[in-house]
Amino acid sequence: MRTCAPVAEDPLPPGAWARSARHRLAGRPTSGDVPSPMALYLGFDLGTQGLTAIVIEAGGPVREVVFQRSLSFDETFPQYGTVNGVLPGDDPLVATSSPLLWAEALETMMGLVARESGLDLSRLRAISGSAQQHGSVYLAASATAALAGLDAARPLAPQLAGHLTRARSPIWMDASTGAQCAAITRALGGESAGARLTGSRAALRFTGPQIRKFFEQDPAAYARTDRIHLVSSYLASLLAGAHAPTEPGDGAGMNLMDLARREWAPAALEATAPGLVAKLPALREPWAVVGPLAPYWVRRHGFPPAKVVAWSGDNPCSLVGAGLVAEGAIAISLGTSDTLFGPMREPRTDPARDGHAFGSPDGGYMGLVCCRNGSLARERVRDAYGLDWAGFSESLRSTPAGNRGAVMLPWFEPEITPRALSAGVRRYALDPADGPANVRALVEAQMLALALHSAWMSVEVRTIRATGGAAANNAILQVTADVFGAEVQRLPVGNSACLGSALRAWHADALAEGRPVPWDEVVAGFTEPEAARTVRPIPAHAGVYAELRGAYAACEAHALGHGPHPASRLAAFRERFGG
Ligand code: XUL
Repeated sequence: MRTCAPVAEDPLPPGAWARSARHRLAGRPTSGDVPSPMALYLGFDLGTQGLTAIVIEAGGPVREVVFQRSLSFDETFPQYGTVNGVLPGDDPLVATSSPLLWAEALETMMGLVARESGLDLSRLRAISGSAQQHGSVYLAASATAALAGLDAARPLAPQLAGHLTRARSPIWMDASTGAQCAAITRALGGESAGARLTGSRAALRFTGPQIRKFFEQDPAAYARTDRIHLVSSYLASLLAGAHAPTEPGDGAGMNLMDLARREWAPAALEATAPGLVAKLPALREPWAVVGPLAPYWVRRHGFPPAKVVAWSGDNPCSLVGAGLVAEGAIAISLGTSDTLFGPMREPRTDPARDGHAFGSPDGGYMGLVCCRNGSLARERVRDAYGLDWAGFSESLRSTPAGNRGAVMLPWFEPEITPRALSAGVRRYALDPADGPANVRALVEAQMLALALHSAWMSVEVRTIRATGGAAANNAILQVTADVFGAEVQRLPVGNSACLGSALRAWHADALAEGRPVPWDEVVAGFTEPEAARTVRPIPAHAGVYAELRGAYAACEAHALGHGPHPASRLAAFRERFGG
């Protein structure tokens, strides 16, 4: 039974938040066949706009998602005043959210799992989580005792309020650290040297440049800061009641970790802020067990002292939740950010320095490309032309592949890939009044950008696993299939980051108990694509997109000031593929 599939695009349509689901996975016995005393594993995903929890039953013949629930930050916690999960502010380059909101969301969800799942929580063996990457939380020394002594008679968030040295946490959408990135890049000997060391050039949203900015702007608060957590390690700390480590998946998103050695990199620390190493979480393996669930959760919500496993970033967790445990396949996640990622045996880095190399949850590496103008750009175009998602899809269906050479660069917000520091939608041979053409231009640009900027990963793409809210939309995935010339497969569990974190909890528990489970077995039964919902490329469109790719690249180059106006290129395209 599948009750929670988002029906159209993302973020989940109204009402899709706060639903629960029960998945039975094909080809496996179900709990109807086998009376099931099996272990339960809880995974979280704290995204930009909300928090999801999934509980799986695993470790025996039955593999099943037995609970799934999502909460939207804006709708469930309006008192924090977020808009799409971000706190409003004056500077358009700054993007922050509230660490207290995240704590309150975690507690609310733990309460729902305890009271509404109907599950026998005594079977819960381990918990892990995934969180939006790069964001950071700043705690005073007093937080250590506060975490250890959380009072089960009181809600969580107010108990943390006095221990933050920075009320607002910078998040991945922040683009305000240009000066800090430049300084760090200089200190590390240039972008290529920085990328070789840490897996990425100094990037605006990455944690190191954010820390440097905090140090420069408020040195006293920086000095008062005893611990700087990633969103992931902060939330794991709340569960464990003690400072949790980070791991090479999320740690690589800081510009502070030596990617090959999986240790903090002294040169990067020095380039960032004084005394930093003492303030960072420890770096451990992705399967590290942080400790048992703190007494707070046991007493207040009736949980057993299950293992808390190190949390990671949403993209590394998604790799597992999409079943990508060997090199040769990629996933595209169409969420608030659109990302393309895949496992890599070696820590390759992007010569153009737009892509990133992170650690992967299995101890290897992964490559990633991230575009900021994902679901919110799709919503803006949908709304600008007065469409609903059905109308958006119809616009895609009624316009020709290649859009007669009409191109949009959908930089509603400053773009991460390619690096476009100033927001502003650019249109080439595209009439702003033509709704259907603008819808197609948007989706083609999103897919062409992912294709163009992931070439460095050198993965021969035969199949793509699609995840995230927009993976529900056939018309969007048809463009994906056509642009990449590859089959696009859909997964039975839409939130692959959340499923991945539950699977990571299982993997770590089994390992800690001396019964290691190989990764292909961990994902088996949960991540097999749904064959009937595969979207196949239309052969006639291959030539169109091979040609448009070059024309689109010329538009990007022009918009970024590196190339001539692409008018003649687009005219030549129109001549051939005018439709
Ligand atoms: C990845 C990135 C985003 C966030 C979104 O580098 O910045 O995908 O992780 O949650």
